Order: sequence, then C-alpha cells, then structure tokens
Amino acid sequence: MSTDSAEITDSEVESFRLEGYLIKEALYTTEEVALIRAVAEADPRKDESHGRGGAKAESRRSELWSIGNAGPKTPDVLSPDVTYDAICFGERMLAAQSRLLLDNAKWPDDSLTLHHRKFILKDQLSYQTPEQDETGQHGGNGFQWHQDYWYWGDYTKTGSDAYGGPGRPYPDLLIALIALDEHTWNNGCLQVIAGSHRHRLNYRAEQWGERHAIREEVEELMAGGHEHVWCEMSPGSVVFFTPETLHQSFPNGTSDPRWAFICCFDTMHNRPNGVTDRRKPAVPWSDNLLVDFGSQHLRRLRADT
Ligand SMILES: O=C(O)CCC(=O)C(=O)O
Ligand SMILES: [Fe+2]
Repeated sequence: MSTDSAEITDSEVESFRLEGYLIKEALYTTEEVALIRAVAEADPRKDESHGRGGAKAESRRSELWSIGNAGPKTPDVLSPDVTYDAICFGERMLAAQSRLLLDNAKWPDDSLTLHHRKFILKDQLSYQTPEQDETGQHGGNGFQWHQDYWYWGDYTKTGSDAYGGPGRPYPDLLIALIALDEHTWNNGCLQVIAGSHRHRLNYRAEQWGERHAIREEVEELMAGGHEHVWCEMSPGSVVFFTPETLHQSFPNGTSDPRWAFICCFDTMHNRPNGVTDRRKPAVPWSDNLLVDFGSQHLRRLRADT
C-alpha cells in the first residue's frame, strides 16, 4: 500500500470543506477488497442481520448489517470482528478521518472515536419490484434524500438520537463509505448534493422510522446551483461525507451486487451533556494487519462452516 496516494492533500481538504464530500480513489487495494468481501460472505452473522434471509421481503432496511462497536481494541486476531476492526482502526482510515474531521486549532487535544460501522448489502436479494414496494425508494432498496445528522443529533430537541442513545451536540462526525464492488448509476450508487452540508434543512415527519428531506427544499437547493453528484466508484475507492451532506441512493436495478462498508467516526469533544461518556479514543492499528489478520479470520470462518 503506497502511503503517498492515501494521503489527503490540502486541495482535497479544501474541496471537502466546500462540497461536503470527497472521493478518494483506490484507498484500498484489490487484494484487501477481495478479502473484506470474502470475510463478509463467510461471516454467518450476515444472514442474521436485520431482515436478511427469510424475513427479507418484509423488511424495509434489509440491507443494513451493523457490526457492534466494543470500543478501541488492541489487535486480537481471534476476535470475530478482527477484519472490521482492522479497516476502521487502520492507520490509513484514521489518518484520513483525522485530516478531514479534527480541528486541532479549536480543540487541541481532540481525538477520533468510532461512532458506528455497517455493511450496506444491495444485491438482488434486497431488490424489490415496484409492485412489492410501491414507493421503490426507501430502506430495503434505496434511501431518499436525507442528512444522517437527523438520526444522530436532535440533541437540542430531545437530548437523544433516533435510536434512543445520547444525541450529539455538534454534527462533528464523518462517514466513510468504502466501495466493495463497482458502484454505478445502474446499481444504485450513492448520490450527494454538493455544498448541501452548509444548509440546515428540515425533515418530513418520520416514515417507517426514516427521516426524509422535504422535496421542495431539495429542489430549491438544486435550483440554486448545487450540483447533484453520482458517486460512481471502483472497488477500493472511498467517499467521505459529512452528516449534513444531503444524500440518497436508488434501488439496485441490476443483477450484480453493490456492497459497501461504512465506518463513521465521532470526535471526543462532541460530548453529549449530562451523560456518562463511555466513548474511548481510537487507537491506530498497522495497515498491514488488514491482510494478515483478515486472511486468518477468513480461514477460521471457512473452517467453521
Ligand atoms: O449507500 C447507500 O445506499 C446510502 C446509505 C445511507 O444513506 C446510510 O447508510 O446512511
Ligand atoms: Fe445516510
């Protein structure tokens, strides 16, 4: 892995601040992507994830597979999460996250802390025909325009987030979506509205537990010259975006899978008031561990089946 190409340049930081997203090509190698995908395929927990398997057709968020976050860890090759830990805590990911998220002038001692990580598995299984799902644009097959902070913030209104956990006072989080397949217009790649993160938008009343943008507000943004960007990416590329960047994705209309791994970091200064802060700063792992420990993880998973 060449560290030069992984480094985020000053002009990339500037572009990220202006546009609210940044695509970093080939951050992960072909070998690493193949390994992550093989581990995910072999991990039996994938089939127990929300709605996969038999219950899939009924589920609106069927393609989400969340991996628990037990906090910072010392590298443990025997952990059932070792490959996912190696992605999130690898030096490359933490360096990119620090560069784009931390503001050391404002918070000199600040550090990153993992907020959550998950797979988005958009394959034929999660594709429902319009007859099965009349809106054709939510949960199990697509996501309508939204800002993620609507789920994780809401601090000022209720003190808690959409999941009942402590909300975040600031939108100081950063999402990294790693493409594990070709991500294309046809298979429902991520779409963003450039510069939308600088606008505080409202969401419509909750629908199926989801918070969608108000159509007129999105149209107004686009009419105002904000570019609608399709994040088409090759496997191993990563799109970073802020929790206030408006984004959506369409159903996967092809027979090819569109998988992604998402890891989202928070900042230690972003502390919910009056709540015991159990979060711990992320500790970097060597990037070599992804292939080294990941291969051992894969062998173990295959031996178990
Ligand atoms: O990759 C996608 O389809 C979008 C997922 C998304 O919006 C999310 O996980 O918050
Ligand atoms: Fe989202």
